[in-house]
Amino acid sequence: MFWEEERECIARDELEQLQLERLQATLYRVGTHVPFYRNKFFDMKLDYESFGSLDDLRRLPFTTKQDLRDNYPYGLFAVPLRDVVRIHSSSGTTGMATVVGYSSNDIRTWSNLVARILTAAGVTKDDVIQIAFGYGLFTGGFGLHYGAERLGASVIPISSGNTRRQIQIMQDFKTTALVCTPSYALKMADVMMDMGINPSGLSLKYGLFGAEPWSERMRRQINERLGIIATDNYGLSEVMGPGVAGECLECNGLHVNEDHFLIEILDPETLEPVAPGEIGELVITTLTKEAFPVIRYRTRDLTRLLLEPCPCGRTLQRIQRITGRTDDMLIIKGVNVFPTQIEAILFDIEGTQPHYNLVIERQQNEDRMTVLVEVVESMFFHEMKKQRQVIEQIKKRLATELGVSVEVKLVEERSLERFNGKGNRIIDKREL
Ligand code: DLL
Repeated sequence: MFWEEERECIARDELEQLQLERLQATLYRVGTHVPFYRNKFFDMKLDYESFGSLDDLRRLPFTTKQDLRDNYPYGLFAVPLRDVVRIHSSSGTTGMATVVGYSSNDIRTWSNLVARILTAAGVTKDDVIQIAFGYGLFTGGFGLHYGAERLGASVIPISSGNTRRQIQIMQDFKTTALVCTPSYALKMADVMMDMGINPSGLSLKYGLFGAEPWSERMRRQINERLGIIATDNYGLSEVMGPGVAGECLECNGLHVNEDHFLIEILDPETLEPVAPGEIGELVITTLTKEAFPVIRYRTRDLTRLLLEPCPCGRTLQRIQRITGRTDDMLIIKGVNVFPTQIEAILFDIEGTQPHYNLVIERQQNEDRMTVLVEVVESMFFHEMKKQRQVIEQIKKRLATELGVSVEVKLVEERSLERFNGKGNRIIDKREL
């Protein structure tokens, strides 16, 4: 068990004092080491040394994903590279990708916070934990891995994919806790059925799911089909990765690790706080990050505060599961994809027209995206071979640059609906 009672059950006034001290230290850190923030503070004539109250947070500038992109790769790092021990990144080419770094203290904090979340979700050092998130530049695999090791659990770093093998290992190694995306958990249940394996004969007890939106309906399905207790956990690479917030066994909202992350819920239009308990955009300021602190990071994720105290005894505030986004980011098989990234690739390919649709479906618990793109008239006079080449070219570039496999269909000129301005080219048919 990894239980930091003095933090997880801290009194609100004590927490606020701790947050204020940590905020002051963070502002000093970015104000002296990160030109982006130094210049912003200077332009705003902001004397961060005069910060006396958490309410002063409202005076601070926001940070957006675009700011990370503009400072690609290391522009927002607050320590020299020699003090960075780990780098993670989102997919995308230069101009689209975001890069984050961790000092050795950051890795320690990250491991502790993930260990906290694992503990809250029922996992102990006696568990055998199968981590079916991708290991690599994505924060999911390594983040959960280090947290599980910190807890002292037995970790199976299987990574994502090869579902039959996952199930075989789960059976042979007597996995007790599964970590992956919620849709992949359901896919595993499907494949178990195909393999004639009854989940009740496995040792599984807990499932920790995150990295994509899901629903109470999906939770019920997972619990019933796998015979486990499924909890939700949330995080984002810009802020740390997994470990920002997670559910306890009450399964009713995610406790935010507020001693490390200061949260605000804002109206995405006015950027003013919503009334307590109302839905708004989650904005996060890191309080202890050394290598990559962020001030008022606009997550674009929609949620609300749950105001009732949690029966588990933790006083760290809970947020409701993420209910949507304020931008057009899609999460396809756990991979974040922006339509503009797809657009940039399509427009780069000879013979395509600047008109496309993205159709997303969930079939057998797996996401499928089909790109429909208009091509020049002459393409249809060519033999099939040319069309197939174009399709393959698009598929290959999307797979290598974004990390998602897609179906591609070429359609005739002027066959897709036209829009005035920003049209809705995304047809998301998934029902969560
Ligand atoms: O998905 C970090 C993570 C890994 C969290 C593993 C939990 C488990 P990114 O790839 O940067 O980081 O994607 C972050 O994914 O802004 C949300 O839109 C979405 N997201 C993450 N967790 C959840 C969740 C990781 N539990 C983006 N529910 C975030 C809904 C989630 N959406």
